[in-house]
Amino acid sequence: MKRMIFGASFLGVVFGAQTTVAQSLGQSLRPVVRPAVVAPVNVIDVSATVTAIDRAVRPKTRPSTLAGQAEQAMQVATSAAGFDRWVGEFRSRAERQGIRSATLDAAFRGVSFDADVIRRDRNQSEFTKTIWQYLSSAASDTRIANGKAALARHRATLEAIERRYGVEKEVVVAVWGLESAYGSYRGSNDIVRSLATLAYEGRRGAFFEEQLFAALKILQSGDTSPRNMTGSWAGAMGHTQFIPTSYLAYAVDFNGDGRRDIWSEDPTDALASTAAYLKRYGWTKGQPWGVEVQLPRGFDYTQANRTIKKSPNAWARDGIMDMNGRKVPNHGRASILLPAGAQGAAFMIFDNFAAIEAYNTADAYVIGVGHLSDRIKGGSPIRASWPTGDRALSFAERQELQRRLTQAGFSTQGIDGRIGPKTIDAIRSFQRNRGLVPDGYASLALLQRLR
Ligand SMILES: [Ca+2]
Repeated sequence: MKRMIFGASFLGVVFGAQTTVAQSLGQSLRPVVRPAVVAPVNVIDVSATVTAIDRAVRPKTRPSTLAGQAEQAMQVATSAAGFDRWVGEFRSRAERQGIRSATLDAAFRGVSFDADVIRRDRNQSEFTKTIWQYLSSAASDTRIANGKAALARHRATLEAIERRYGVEKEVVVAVWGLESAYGSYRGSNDIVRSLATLAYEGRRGAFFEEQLFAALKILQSGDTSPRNMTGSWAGAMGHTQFIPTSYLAYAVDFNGDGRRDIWSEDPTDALASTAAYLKRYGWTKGQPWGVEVQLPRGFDYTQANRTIKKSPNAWARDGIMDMNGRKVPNHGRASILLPAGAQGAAFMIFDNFAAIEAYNTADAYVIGVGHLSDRIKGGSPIRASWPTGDRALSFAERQELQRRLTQAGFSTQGIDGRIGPKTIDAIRSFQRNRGLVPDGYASLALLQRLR
């Protein structure tokens, strides 16, 4: 499984309309959970869904019009009618997958269609954040202070988890901080009800039905009870917001009570599960996720490419140093990442970056977790300035950018609104052709130049 922040582009991350209040409260920034998808570098999928907590980071999907809203309201109303019949059909499919009827009876007792879930799914407004806006919330003073306090409160447990899985406690705490604001916003939706509603509604029915099967397997195993299985409206559960399939694959019983309980107030199992997950995706203890670096004058920006990996020594020979002007220690091969192009911060990223990507593929999320963990550890703020006069491109603008690049002879090989490697390559080609810095950054200025 991979998780992605929805709707983020190379430029930014899309959040839901309800995010603002939550972020001001220092709450979860939780992006979105997704089925396994190989996401291209710098891309955040726009079509997916499953946000942790409503006000967590939210995807965007479609523009809403009054006519569209009326149509949606009607669809929601009529949807309720067929839900019970769908549950009946689903139960047959579930039984064929080995779910016992007693499990199904308990899981679906009193469960009705939840129109609110569909409304939330459809009203993913387009509110796009740039990476610096995202990071200012992800690593706000409040979230850093709360992270230090959470670490102090659970130090013995986190140290035991670190010893067992080899994942630094600050990193586990940072994931916890972004996923649920350290357990404060785990979601109170009935997971069976939410997933059944989304599976029935069908926009991403196959994904949600798979999650519902997984949820039923969890219930059948006795780890929790149906009404105790709560989470986000889109199916992410517990302190670190596991979707059911991830739970089945990675959750652990760390406190030894015989149940993998990620829903309880006690975060032990959830934190250990997150460490187990990161370990499974290749976390190397002692290796940074990334290090902020400075680039030399005349840097060849085509070198800032995830597919180009060199040792820190080799990068140093190219003139790339840490922010104190020293060589970056040899933590293994690394790439150079410019999440906001040549005008923003630059990072030398190591393989641990990819381990966090397994949680959520958005660059902004990975840098958010990594940087928050550094700050909880007492590290410095990011020093470089960001192109704060810039703003994130909307989905329509990203499509327009792709269309115009393609028309100008720099094919993006598709117009999907996602700024993936092919689009980045097309941007670089266009930039080189026009004598611009080839940083591959999908900026508003670039779009305006293409117009
Ligand atoms: Ca347990």
